[in-house]
Amino acid sequence: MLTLLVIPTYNERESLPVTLASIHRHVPEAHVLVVDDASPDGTGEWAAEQAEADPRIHVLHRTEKAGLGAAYVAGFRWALESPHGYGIICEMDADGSHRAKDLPQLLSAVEDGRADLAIGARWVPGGAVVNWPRNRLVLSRGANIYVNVLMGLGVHDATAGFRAYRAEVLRALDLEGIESRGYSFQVDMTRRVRDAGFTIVEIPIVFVERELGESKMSGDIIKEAVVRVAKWGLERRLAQVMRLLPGRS
Ligand SMILES: Nc1nc2c(ncn2[C@@H]2O[C@H](COP(=O)(O)OP(=O)(O)OP(=O)(O)O)[C@@H](O)[C@H]2O)c(=O)[nH]1
Ligand SMILES: [Mg+2]
Repeated sequence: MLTLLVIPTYNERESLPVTLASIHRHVPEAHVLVVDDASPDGTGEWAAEQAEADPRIHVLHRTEKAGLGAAYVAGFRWALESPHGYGIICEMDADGSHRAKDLPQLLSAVEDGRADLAIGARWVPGGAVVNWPRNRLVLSRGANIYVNVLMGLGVHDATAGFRAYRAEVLRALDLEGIESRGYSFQVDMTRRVRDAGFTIVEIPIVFVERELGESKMSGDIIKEAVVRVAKWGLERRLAQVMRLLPGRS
């Protein structure tokens, strides 16, 4: 199965070269799509130069910074329309937090039929986070507890951004209906995959804090996630209550 790794970038000129080299060391045959939101630091131009020289590398240039979610939706659409016929489509950060050495395990979970979506998870036995300050640990653990209390997704790391999707899964979802821009995009995708009846498997990974460049995490991204998760949780509870009303089955 030919694999495409979709990598959204905003000002990752320092990290991206290291990430691409590592990917092709561990999974030489995989293709990469860099989805760049007109990074002022020249990430998009650098990626375009690589694409000229290497047929495994592709770039999607977008005109403005519109958030991780929008970049992924555009990347997924590109992947599904591509003549390469990718069988597995992955999400991966450019900043070195997701180790390419964990990719073969994620891919084989989809390839051997165990998973329709394999999530590289931190908060499962064998998973770990390296070099995160306490406030980030608390935020990520807290976010996952919050998601599970409100939405009952039954996934330990629903905000994780290191994932492998069977291409049919993305084809089956209404990608255009996704409004989430930041972190909530990951929760939204998890919810949609589960509701469509696909199998989700979590593979333990080691997540490493970025060493180069700057984080794009912001208060607005956290606020968006808090509000959207509450809304999805309420919708789910309401649907359950409606099913219990007399005359409905
Ligand atoms: N195209 C695009 N990529 C983005 C945008 N925001 C973040 N990214 C990329 O998404 C990936 C994850 O973003 P990070 O800044 O590492 O954010 P994070 O991983 O949530 O936060 P940290 O853990 O602090 O690094 C990186 O590859 C970013 O370059 C955006 O608006 N557009
Ligand atoms: Mg990061």
